[in-house]
Amino acid sequence: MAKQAGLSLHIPVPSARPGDEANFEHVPLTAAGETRRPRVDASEANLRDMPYELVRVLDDDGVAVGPWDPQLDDETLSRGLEAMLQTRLFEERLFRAHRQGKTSFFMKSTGEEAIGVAQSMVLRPGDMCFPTYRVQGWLIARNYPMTDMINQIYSNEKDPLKGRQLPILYSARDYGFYSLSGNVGSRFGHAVGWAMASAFKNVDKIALGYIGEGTTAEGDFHEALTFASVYRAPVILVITNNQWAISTFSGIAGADLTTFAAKALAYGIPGLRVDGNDFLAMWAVTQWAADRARANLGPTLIEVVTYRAAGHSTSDDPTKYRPADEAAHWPLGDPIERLKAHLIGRGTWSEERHVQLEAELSERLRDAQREAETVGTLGTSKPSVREMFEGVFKEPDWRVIEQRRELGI
Ligand SMILES: Cc1ncc(C[n+]2csc(CCOP(=O)(O)OP(=O)(O)O)c2C)c(N)n1
Repeated sequence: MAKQAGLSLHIPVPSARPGDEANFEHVPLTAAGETRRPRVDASEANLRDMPYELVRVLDDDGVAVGPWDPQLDDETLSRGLEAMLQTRLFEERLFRAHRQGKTSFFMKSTGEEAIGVAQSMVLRPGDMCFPTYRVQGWLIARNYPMTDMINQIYSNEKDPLKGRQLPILYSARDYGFYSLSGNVGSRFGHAVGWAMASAFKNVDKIALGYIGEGTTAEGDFHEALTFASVYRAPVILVITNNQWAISTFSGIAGADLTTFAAKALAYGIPGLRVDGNDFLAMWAVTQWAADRARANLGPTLIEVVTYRAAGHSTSDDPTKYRPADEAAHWPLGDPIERLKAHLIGRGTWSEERHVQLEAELSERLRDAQREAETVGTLGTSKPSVREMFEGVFKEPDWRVIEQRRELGI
């Protein structure tokens, strides 16, 4: 027998590194309007082509085309545009605040604003999202006070979470925003458990869980899918595939082998793939999955195809691991520019009104920041040490009582 060559380990490599020409040929795309829209009550067996398609509504000219067009009115569309723009301005300003030493940490969702904003608008009060750190648009779309967000980022005396959480790890139950966890993936199963409880109690509330594509490599992802599918939990499971997990490209989580939406097939649940930079497509697939969940037909896995245009966080420098101009080559464009072009095409928006809106939103933001800064920024104002002992245990444990006595507070 001929001697076999030794084995070699396959290690995926990204399509481009710093200095190379950006290349997204490996991302499968479908033209706008081409993907079919199955009935909400279609059987899973009749949905198995969906994970390989891409739901898109806005074409290259900003016109809404095809069966997924959610037919939204002008007012809803402009609210969406405003919330996305406010999110971007908020993040630019707070990123600068980090560079000015006013907070210890910050993260942006540049290019991904349509996700949190559209989904926040589709879900109802009483539903619950289990967020990642890249969907602050959810809160902004629901008019959560920006001053409270900034107080949390500054960890000042009015921080609603009393300094217990890292900046941007918000918690706002009344806004359908479950406490954010820095341990990526840990909330995916919680979303499923919350949804199972909702079904068990026979109410009509549904859950939505977010996870990054990099984090699908964790066991938490698969455990959550097992429970969601077995118990037909009324949950929307969203993978935000923004191509990068800090400096690790999506191929390390399996993107070179199949789509992330296709992971649904092995669990016997529907998997949809959507253009995450298309507000209308985001709206439409979320509505489809929400209707399905509310009809007691169980979970849907949605892969949101998008691109993380900024660094991972204030601690990251993406020019070290990807071409500096990669964002400009992303084939699905910028979500704000695309919705703006759509509204202009409908005759209900203009460049002048956009500039005016941006000025108004910046002013609102400046006021909110000023208000937070009168309380204090990082280190100039802190929640009282006493807070450490409060709001944690219903009945304080003897150790807590003793430690508190030792501190004399
Ligand atoms: C359990 C756990 N492991 C590792 C980390 C460190 N970490 C923080 S964010 C991140 C990358 C996550 O990437 P992805 O899931 O693709 O989401 P994205 O940041 O791209 O939105 C890692 C590894 C963490 N916070 N928690």
